[in-house]
Amino acid sequence: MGYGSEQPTGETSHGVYRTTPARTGKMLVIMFGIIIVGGAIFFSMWDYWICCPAPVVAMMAGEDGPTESAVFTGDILSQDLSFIESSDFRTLAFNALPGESGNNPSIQMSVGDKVVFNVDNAGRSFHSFGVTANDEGFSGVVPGSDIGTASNPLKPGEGGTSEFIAGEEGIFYYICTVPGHREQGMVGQIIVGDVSAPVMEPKVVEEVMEPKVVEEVMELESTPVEFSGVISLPMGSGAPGCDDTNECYIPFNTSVSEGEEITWSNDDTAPHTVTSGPPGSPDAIFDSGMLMAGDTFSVTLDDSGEYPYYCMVHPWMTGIISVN
Ligand SMILES: [Cu+2]
Repeated sequence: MGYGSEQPTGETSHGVYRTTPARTGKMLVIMFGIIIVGGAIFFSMWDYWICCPAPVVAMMAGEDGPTESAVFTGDILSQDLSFIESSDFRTLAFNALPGESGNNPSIQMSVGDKVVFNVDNAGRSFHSFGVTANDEGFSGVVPGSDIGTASNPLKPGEGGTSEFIAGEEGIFYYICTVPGHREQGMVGQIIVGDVSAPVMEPKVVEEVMEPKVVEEVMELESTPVEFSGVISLPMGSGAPGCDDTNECYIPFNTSVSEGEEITWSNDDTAPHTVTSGPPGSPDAIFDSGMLMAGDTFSVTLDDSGEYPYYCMVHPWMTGIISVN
């Protein structure tokens, strides 16, 4: 039976369409043209595609966070920033301490410009980075400008990059987003457009601690108190001041027996650590890692002796374990 005889219409030789090499070539040219033009449009908008997280991500980043995405249209600036600390950890800053040149450098940019931050933690404490429009506090961090978070900060020696695109005129602030660190001096201005920047009060190293008083307090409070269930990291220990009375860990000096389990409880709202060693010099005997609000940490020490410890986030917080 022949092929053609099955066609119900009776057509026998025109059922299969054929093309010519010339027509195939033309089709390929049109297809490649579409791909090239479409690709050019797509990649020319690359900065737009990658500039900002999806709106839902931006919404989750903070209740008062910006919801509009800024579009990069201008120049790219680069800014190196290092987290640094005074030796007593009371004064914090970027690049240089207050009064020294290069302290918390101001950044001037135009609407649509992008600043790329190269940030490193040159301190001995924990820090994290972000840009906010809020003139106080640590919230409202612009999505994409953040490096680390208060609960997952940069450890000493760590670093990262981020970027900020100025979507509108005004004053923005780059800050350490660890609660309290901005207030201790880790903040600089980003001046966008032709606006007059408010004069930032230079962070003053206010109280020069009288060493004699501190010694007295230390003597007074450092009599070991027998461990009774839990050592508290009290509310408010994330701000300097609790060290004036040795009340950053309560009790300040805790005595335990060899092999007795010791437990700490973070009763503050801020994250803290319980890290053995003198402030800024962890000795790796014990380390809680980040303790969130309400978290506890336990350790057992088998050798008698005095074990100083501190908080990596707030190195003015110190305590002592005396093992008998
Ligand atoms: Cu910090």
